[in-house]
Amino acid sequence: MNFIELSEHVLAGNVSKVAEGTKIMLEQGVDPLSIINEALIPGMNTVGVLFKKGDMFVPEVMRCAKAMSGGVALIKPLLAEIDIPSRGTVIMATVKGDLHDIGKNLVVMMLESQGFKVVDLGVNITPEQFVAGVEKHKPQVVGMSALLTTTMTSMSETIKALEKANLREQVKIMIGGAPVTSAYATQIGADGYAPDAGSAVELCGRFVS
Ligand code: B1M
Repeated sequence: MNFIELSEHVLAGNVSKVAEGTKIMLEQGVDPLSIINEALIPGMNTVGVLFKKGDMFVPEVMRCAKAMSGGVALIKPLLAEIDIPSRGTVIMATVKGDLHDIGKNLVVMMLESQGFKVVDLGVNITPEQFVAGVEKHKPQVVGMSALLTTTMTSMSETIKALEKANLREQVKIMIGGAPVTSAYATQIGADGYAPDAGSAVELCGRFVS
């Protein structure tokens, strides 16, 4: 099993082959993060290209997503095994109206593997739910993910809701997701943008240092 073969199993939406391939690569001693970055994510990226062209449809995409998540689930416990003292608390969620969670889950996993305590509020999270989450968990960082141009605006609404609740100054706000940019972060008054999971960890590290 190699990266290309595993990536092709993701593209084929073959849940059992992705799980089997991931296990084989782990047994071969391949670095767990490389399996995600060199096989699982590239497979899903190709799915995105085909979906956009109309060569793949929602049920197939969901199957590919399920296959990819199965592989990630096998890797996650290995990353969690690294015992590092907590570097701070991060609330993460996908914003209102948006159900995409694969990227958000990867960011959560990477943050946890790097010593952050992460409270994952889930998907389709309203500004009011973010506010309640900040009140309850008192995080240093709030992370918002959006994959749709139509849901990006919810990030701005959430920041306004945090301001209204007098919580804005207590947290750093990180945003990410395929349509999001650094310019958009500046425009809506977020503290930073991360293009991928690794950058999200670096940004949170800067926020809490
Ligand atoms: Co959706 N979808 N989808 N989809 N989907 C996109 C996003 C789309 C670009 C596809 C396309 O047309 N090419 C398009 C959006 C167009 C737009 O708005 N510009 C789209 C659409 C239109 C839709 C629907 C409207 C389709 C429909 O029903 N007609 C619908 C919307 C549902 C909703 O949310 N309300 C929909 C549904 C779905 C599925 C349910 C089928 C499925 C989601 C399954 C799931 O997440 N559980 C799905 C998928 C899988 C995709 C694509 C193919 C792949 C997304 C993905 O998981 N990528 C996607 C095409 C694409 O992005 N190329 C597409 C892999 C993942 C690892 O990358 O999420 O970018 P990503 O995360 C990265 C970075 O962005 C970053 O780190 C991650 C890891 O490196 N990151 C952060 C993400 N969040 C971060 C937060 C941070 C920091 C970094 O800090 C807080």
